[in-house]
Amino acid sequence: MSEDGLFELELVQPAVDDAGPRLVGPGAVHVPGWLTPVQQRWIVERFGEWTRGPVPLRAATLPGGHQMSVRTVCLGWHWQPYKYTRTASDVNGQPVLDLPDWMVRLGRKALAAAYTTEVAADPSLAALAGDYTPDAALVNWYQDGAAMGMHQDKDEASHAPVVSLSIGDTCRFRFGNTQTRTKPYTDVLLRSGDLFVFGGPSRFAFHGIPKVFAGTAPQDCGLEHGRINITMRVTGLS
Ligand code: MD6
Ligand code: FE
Repeated sequence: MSEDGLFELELVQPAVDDAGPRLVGPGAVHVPGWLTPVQQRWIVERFGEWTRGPVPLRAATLPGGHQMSVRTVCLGWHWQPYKYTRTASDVNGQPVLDLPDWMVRLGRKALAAAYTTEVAADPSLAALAGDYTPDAALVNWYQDGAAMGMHQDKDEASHAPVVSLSIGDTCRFRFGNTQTRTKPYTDVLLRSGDLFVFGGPSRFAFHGIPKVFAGTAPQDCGLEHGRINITMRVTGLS
């Protein structure tokens, strides 16, 4: 199937009952079951290609010396704590793969799906979809108890939304507030195929992944175990 055909598919049968966009915070929308199983499997195949290099999956080392439990491969720009670089200077010095055009188109569809006028209420968010042009994607791989602490995504020079896609094991996604890394927060289960868009007043909210539920990946998602998370961003860099 062509890339365009793949992502033009209608969601004939929602993967989750009552699937539809749900507002979790202002500008933060969860769309359960957004990717079809066919789309998930196709993306899992692309993930296999991305991890073959030139830059391999790696667990980033934080400034304090701790290594993250999540491993990451980047497209478009390389991310390292806490900046974007053209080459993976903290891994092997190689340039990262380009961000594919299909992912830009998918990002636009994601914003359109999340920021419907009924859900987002704010028409300025709905208007973002057409021009949305992510130039970096962080592709995270969770295995064997991997988790991600509460953080803000603030290494971008743009306030454009972040689009997040999940494939594989279900996780607990903790969506917090913009002021502190503690309560108040809302926990959301992200399942295989779910979309989460993070923009508007929530763009710089703290968030994290306290737990991935091993062995919960559905049979048809293309992964037997583990979790893939793709976040698309506009870096605002040139
Ligand atoms: C994850 N996601 O889902 C980690 N960041 O594994 C993120 O850190 C994230 O899902 C910004 C916006 C959406 C996200
Ligand atoms: Fe994040």
